[in-house]
Formats: sequence, C-alpha cells, structure tokens
Amino acid sequence: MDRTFAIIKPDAVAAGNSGNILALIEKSGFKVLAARKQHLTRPIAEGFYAVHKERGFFGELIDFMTEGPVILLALERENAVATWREVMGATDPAKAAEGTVRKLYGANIGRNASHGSDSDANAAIELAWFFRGYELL
Ligand code: FUP
Repeated sequence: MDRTFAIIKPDAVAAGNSGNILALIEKSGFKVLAARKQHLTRPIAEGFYAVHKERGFFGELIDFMTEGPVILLALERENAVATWREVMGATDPAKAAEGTVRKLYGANIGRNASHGSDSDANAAIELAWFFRGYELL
C-alpha cells in the first residue's frame, strides 16, 4: 500500500465542496488515514510551498492558501500518488479532464480546489510536515 498527501484547498472548503471531494476520494478506492481541518498560517504555507518561493505566483499562492481553512488528508491505496493526481486532474482546471476534482470544483490555475503530492518522496515529506507518525497508523 502507498500513501499520498492531499489538501482540499480554501476555495473548495468555503464553497461547501469538501464532502463531494471526500466522496470522490473514497469512490476512487482511497482509505482516509487521517484528516484535519486547519486554517494555515503564512509560515506553515510558505514552508509547505518552499520549492515555489522564487516563482512569480508565490505571494498569490500563499495569500490563497491562508485565506480560509483547508482540509489536510493522508490517503492510502495502491499507486496512491499517481491515482490521486489522476482524480484531481491537470493543475489548470481549464485543461483538466471531465469528472476530475479540478474540473468540477476549480476556478483557475491558482484557485484549483485541491493539492496532491507529485512523487512518493514528496508525499513522505508533505505527510511529515502536517501529521505525526502515530496519526497515520
Ligand atoms: P500541482 O502539482 O498540479 O499542484 O502543480 P504545481 O506544483 O505546478 O503548482 C502548485 C500550485 O501553485 C498550484 F496548485 C497552483 C499554483 N500555481 C499558480 O498559481 N500558477 C501557476 O502558473 C502554477 C502553479
């Protein structure tokens, strides 16, 4: 079994779409190992997205990710990283396939409803940023 890390972003939580997204996650065969609603502070969001800190969109990304609560998720299934990225769809909702989270609930490339780790190594780093080992038993 593999794990990935997911976020239901502030836009989707505020719009009342977290239940639908969780349903899609479970329908896609994931077990939710841990879930927590949290309003991210700037230092927590900046640390999480540190790889993007030189990018032009960094400030906007941090403003968005801290504008309201998110839902942090530890997900488990076979091939978890690739499967969750497939269920989320392309980063830009306009390019995302029908039925994907970002197509259904994202507005644009910045406000795109969900996050998913892009590799097993990053999944482990991101899970450790938000969850303690005993929360993922
Ligand atoms: P993804 O792995 O699909 O989440 O995409 P990236 O790691 O490339 O980007 C991370 C986040 O940065 C996106 F979810 C939204 C934001 N972003 C922008 O706001 N503008 C861009 O041009 C690219 C990414």
